[in-house]
This record gives sequence, C-alpha cells and structure tokens, in this order.
Amino acid sequence: MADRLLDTIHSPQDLRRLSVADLERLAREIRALVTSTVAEHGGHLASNLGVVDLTLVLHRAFDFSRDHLVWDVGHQCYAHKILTGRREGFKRLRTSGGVSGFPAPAESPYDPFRTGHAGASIGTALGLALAERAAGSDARTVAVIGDGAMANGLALESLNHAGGVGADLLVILNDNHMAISPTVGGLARYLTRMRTAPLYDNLKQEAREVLDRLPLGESMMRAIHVLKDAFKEAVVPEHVFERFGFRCFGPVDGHDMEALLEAMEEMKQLEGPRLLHIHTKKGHGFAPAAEKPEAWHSARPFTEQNGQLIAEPEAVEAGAWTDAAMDELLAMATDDKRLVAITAAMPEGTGLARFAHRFPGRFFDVGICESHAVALAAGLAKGGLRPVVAVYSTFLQRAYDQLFHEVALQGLPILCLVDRAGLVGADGPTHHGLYDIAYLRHWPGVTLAAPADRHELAGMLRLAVDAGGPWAIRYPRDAVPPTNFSEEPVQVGRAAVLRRGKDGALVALGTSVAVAIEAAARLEAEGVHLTVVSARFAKPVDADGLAEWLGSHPWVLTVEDHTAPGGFGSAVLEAAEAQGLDARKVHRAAVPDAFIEHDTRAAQLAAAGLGADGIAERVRALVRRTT
Ligand SMILES: Cc1ncc(C[n+]2csc(CCOP(=O)(O)OP(=O)(O)O)c2C)c(N)n1
Repeated sequence: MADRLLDTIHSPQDLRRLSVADLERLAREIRALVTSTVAEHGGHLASNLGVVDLTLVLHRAFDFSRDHLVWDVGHQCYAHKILTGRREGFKRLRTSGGVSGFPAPAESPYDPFRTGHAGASIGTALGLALAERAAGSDARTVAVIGDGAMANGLALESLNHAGGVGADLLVILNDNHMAISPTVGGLARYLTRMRTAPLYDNLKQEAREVLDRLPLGESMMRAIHVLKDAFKEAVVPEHVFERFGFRCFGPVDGHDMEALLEAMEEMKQLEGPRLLHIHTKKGHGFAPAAEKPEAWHSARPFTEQNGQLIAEPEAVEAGAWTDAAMDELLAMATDDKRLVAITAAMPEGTGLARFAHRFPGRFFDVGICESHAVALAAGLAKGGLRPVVAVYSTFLQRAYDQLFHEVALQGLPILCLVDRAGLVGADGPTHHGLYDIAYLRHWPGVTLAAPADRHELAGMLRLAVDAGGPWAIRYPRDAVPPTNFSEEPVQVGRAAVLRRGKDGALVALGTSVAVAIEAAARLEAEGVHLTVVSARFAKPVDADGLAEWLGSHPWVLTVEDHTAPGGFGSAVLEAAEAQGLDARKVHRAAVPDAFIEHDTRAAQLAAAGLGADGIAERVRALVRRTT
C-alpha cells in the first residue's frame, strides 16, 4: 500500500500541492477506503461516495483549522474524517472505540458540531459566521446541505435570516435529487428544472456586460435598467435563493474536479451570502450503490466484490417491529378507508413504502419535515381522517410543538408510530430514541403505549385507530419475540401480569418485558420468585395494578429502554405518589442520564444495565436490601 497517495496525506494542508490529476487519484483511493470500510462495518455509503470530490476541493480551497465547515446531517462526513487525522479510527467506523459515523467535536477540532439531524447546518454555520464577524475575524464559514434537507423548515428559516443580515456565509447545495428516497415537493421540482439551466452567475454577468457596452445616454440608461432586469430574467431564470439575498452560482458538476476547484476558488474570493449549486451522484464510483442509492443509503456490511449484503443477526432483527406494525396497519387500512399514512422522507425505514404501494392515494411523503408531518396530520384528523405518522423517535423530537399545539391541545385523533424507540446501536447518540416517553407523556389526553409482543402491538393499534384523541405507540430497532407473552386483551391503561412471585415485581415496558422475563427465569433457579408485569402503557399508568404490586411485594423495579429522567419509571413514581402509595418501594432501571456512544444495541443495553444480566444483578441487590 506504500504507493497510495492517501498515505502521503497527513493533514488537509497536504492537498495544496496536488494537481487535478492527483486529486482525482486521491478521490478514487478515498472511495475505495470508504467502500471497504462500510463493507466491513456498515454505514452511510451512497451519500459519502457522492461527496468525496467536493470534500477534497473544500479542504484544498479553505483552511478548516480556522475556517468553519458544517455538514448538514453529517452522514456524509467520511472523506472529511479520513482527511482530518482520523484514518486509524476510521478502520473501526461506528464500532466501539472507532470513529462515529457522524461529525464529533470530541474526535477532532475540524468538527464544530455533533450532528445527525437534518436541516440545522445553515443556522449553526450562520451563528459561527456572525460570531467571526463580531470578533472582527476574516475566517470563512461553509455549510454543505443536500437537496433533501434544504426543504426542511429550519434550513429555510436560516437561509432567510442569513440573506437578511448579509452574513459572510457560503452554502453549498449538494443536489443529487435524492434524500434517502427521491426528493419530493415543489423545491425538488424546481431544482430539477435548474439542473438544465445555464450557469446562473456567469451568464448573468455576460448579459450585464453586453448591455453595458451599448452606447447609451443617461436617461436611456435609466430606462434600460428596467429592461436589463427583464432581460436577465429572460436569459437566466433567477434562482429562488437569490430572493433570500444569496448570490447564486452553478450548477457545477460535483464530479468534475477541475470545474469544482475553479468554482470553489471563486467562492473563496467572494464575500457575503452565496450559494454554490453542485450536482453529484449518490454512490458515485461503486456501481451497486450508484444504481440503487436508496438501498445503499445506510448499508449493513456487504461483500465488496459483488455488493451482496451480509445477513447479520442484528440487521435481520432490526426491522422486525417495523414490519409487524406495517402488517397490522395494512390489514386495518384495507377495511378502514379513513386511515392515511404520513412519512417525513423515510418510506423505507418506517416500512410505509408498503402502505404507499397498496394505497398510493392515502399516503403522503412530506420530505424531511417532521414538524409539517404532524401539522398536516392535525389537519387531516380535523377533516375526519385517521392519520398515522410513522417516524423515528429521534426525529419526532423535531415536531414537539406541533404535537403540543396542533394535536394534543386540540385533542385530535392522530397516531404516531414511534419507530427506533430506545437504543439504536451504531448510529449513536444523535439517533437514539430515548426521550419520547418524556416528551409525549406530559400533555393531557395523550395515550402512550409500548408493546411487548405481537399480540399487544395488534391490540394497541386497533385501540389507537378507534380512539378519540392522540396516541403514540413506541417500538425499538429489534426483534419481535417469537411467541406472545399472554393473550390477555389490551385495554387502555391496563397492564398484564405475566408471572407471579412474592419476592419482588418487575414492571417492564415494551421491549424490556422480554428481558425481565429472562432475568426472572434465571433468578427462579436461584430461589428468587418474581412477579413480571407487561406495563403496556406509559400513560395512563395502571393505577390499580400499581397499588396491588406495591401492596404485595417488598419492592417494584420498573424496566424501560428509555432515559431515566421523565420516563416510564418516573411516571410510576408519580402515580405512586398521587395515590399515597409508598413511592420509596419503587426502583427504576432505565438508560442513564448520559449520551450513549455508538456500539451494538446489545452492548449499549448491557452497559446501561438493561440486559438480563444487569436486571438480575439489580434484583439481587434489592433482595439483599429487603431480606
Ligand atoms: C430531522 C431528520 N429527519 C430525518 C433524518 C433521516 N435522514 C438522514 S439522511 C436523510 C436524507 C438526506 O438527504 P439530503 O439532505 O438530500 O442529503 P444526501 O443524503 O442526499 O446527501 C434523511 C431523511 C434526519 N437525519 N434528520
């Protein structure tokens, strides 16, 4: 490997001495490294392969040891990591001890923010640019954002502000006409039209020069001024972002190293709000990913030679709850024509692609716009429909106020299917679904459920669709237990007792029930006899059940795949206090109040004490204390 050009690159400064041909060679080497590393560990392949050329050119033109580079989402930062001193850690991408799959300031000063959610890059970059302005510094700021994220409300709010204050900010619009799936909506249509437009800024300049050369008197000049603008409009359509106060450039082929270098050098010479529109291809350089970028957006490990995905146990299990929820939803939607489904740019991940296929007229992909997804659901519900918003727990956070203001406050019957609830594994802290119970349970009238098995999932879905108010059902990135724990009908606010013992009670929520059952079975062999309850609901908590469990056991241990503050255990403590029960007998097993780094989901659960071993250990300690 000694002849790898990459091995001679120790910092972005080393790029300065490279020719265009060298940069092209380096891009190929980086693509090969990204592809082989993702083949081993999984990761965001298609987006990363698409921005290798851009990354090289950015690091060559700017000096991000003092300038700022903010990647939107951050899932496309692999080449950036490779170039900024993290090649060693990159070998163990997304695994314990290796680098994160997203920007991480703890890893490198080249990453200003820890990111993973879409749409925030322009806002945070603007803040950096204004801080530099306040300090009288000439450091430059660049945000790179995809065409998918650009339609996000947060991105548009930031653009509006940046144009208004005339900030010294370069926004690079990385247009590959894909989010995870093809981009949707009016902006996507507009960008498609712009793809075939002539270069905006260059041509406008030419038009101006032609008019300026005409020999005209002063009054004629004024008159022609108006015509000039009209002429400009006719020759080159004004870019929509010019209306925001940005000077726009492009489109440039993001895989043409020479053109990209030239454009970036030009961008560096300019000041003020400016936008460079580039076209890239997701998966560029690796045929399977270029052909099917959707499937290769976030890939699990694969065989590099043939692009065959490797079936690994965790990956096989990962979509199991999603599939089960979709099976039930599709069955219900066949009979109930009021059911409509909404995704925020995640038809594949949430399983709603199946719904879209079966009921195309009742399906809405709103783009990466969770706030709008929930507001839209409120309107649809008000109009008599039963909207189901399927969304990852971490991204539903974006719709917090719509859930309050447009939904809960109105008491509207929408159902949120909260997928990837709990620890998610390799994507790490930006993507864990650890907060949804806390942020959903504090509004009056909300019902919040978590199934432990397929029977509970089906029962909850049916109740939710017939309900008169807002519901959320949370489930993890994990396997559905092969058999049901009980066939007891699901009723709102009622738990199910799965086994009885006198020494203590494990009251578990959702996916934690399987763990509690396993721990109880092990402890039985040690002579410790436990009651195990599937709580089913985080709101309302089963008040009668709680009184009984606290009355007949020395302690109750709640178990949940959620952060401790404000979670299910907190709800149980509050319910105990509200009923005048002895809340001191309630103990909680939950994810600690800390950000949990990337690893496998099983390892994260174990580290949080939420595996069967950890629960058994907690029980032994409680038994020691109470005997
Ligand atoms: C708020 C939010 N919702 C959903 C996602 C999931 N997600 C990750 S990448 C992505 C697509 C991003 O598309 P685009 O901005 O065009 O970037 P590209 O991958 O095409 O480079 C989505 C929807 C997210 N990261 N953040």
